[in-house]
Amino acid sequence: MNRADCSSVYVGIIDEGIMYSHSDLAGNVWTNPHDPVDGIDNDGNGYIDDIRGWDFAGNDNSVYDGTGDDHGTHVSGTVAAKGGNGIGVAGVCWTAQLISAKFLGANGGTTANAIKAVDYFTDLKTRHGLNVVATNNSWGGGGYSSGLFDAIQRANTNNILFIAAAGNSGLNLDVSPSYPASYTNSNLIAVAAIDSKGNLASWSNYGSTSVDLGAPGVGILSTIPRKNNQSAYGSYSGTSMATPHVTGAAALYAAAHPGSSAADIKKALLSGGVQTGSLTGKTVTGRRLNICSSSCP
Ligand SMILES: [Ca+2]
Ligand SMILES: [Ca+2]
Ligand SMILES: [Ca+2]
Repeated sequence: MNRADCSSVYVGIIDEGIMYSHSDLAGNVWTNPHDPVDGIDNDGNGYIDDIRGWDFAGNDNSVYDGTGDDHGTHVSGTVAAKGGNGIGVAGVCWTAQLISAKFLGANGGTTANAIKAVDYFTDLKTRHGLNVVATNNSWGGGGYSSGLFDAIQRANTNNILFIAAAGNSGLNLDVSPSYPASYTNSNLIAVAAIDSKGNLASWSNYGSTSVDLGAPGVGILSTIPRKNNQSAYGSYSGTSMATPHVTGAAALYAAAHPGSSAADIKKALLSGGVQTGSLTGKTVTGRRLNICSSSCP
């Protein structure tokens, strides 16, 4: 069990929105001190009243728009559902601060908005010094975009990891690239899904040169919204669920090792994993995530 204080670490959730009022997330969702809700873009970042992040899909400041934001809420809980509060679940990093960049709406998302979302976090870090360590990217689709590659590179320049789901098509990404997981930026970590026995999920994408490591992604219980703003929990499967375990681990490592660069964190997560038979030859490391190798007391 790890009780490292993650409260100084910020994580970007590039996904659907987040149910920030969920009883197991409230308190771990960032409030923007630089742009109070007054109809004015006080911080001059181009987004009016982005009090908890921004909805790039709807082009508004409501990052939670109902039960359709279940995927983003589920991913968020795996990163940072509150630990030690006696209810529900605990995320990997119990007090990390979540910031929503909602770019997936009812009709999916666009690469143009994904680029804006990545840059939103880079801007928060460069202009306000916010300790944004990583973005969680449990999504895929669209072909190669030099614009998105460049945005991830800008994040890299500012020591923000881009942690991406390998995808759920059972494909070898070395042969059949899938983006964003297949971008070659050095700050990107691509994540495959394993089950509770360490087996690679049958539907998980893989790749000995393009998928970095495995993490739990089968039957993952986490936070979801229910109608009328009720807090609930649900069990989901996918590389989308594996990815936030790695993002939470990045946050935990950053909390335990202040001042670490993105490269330091990536190296620790990849080299600290446990050799796992199902991932040998299927991932760069042949390892599954092992948080305790680097961050447990
Ligand atoms: Ca603003
Ligand atoms: Ca304002
Ligand atoms: Ca909205």
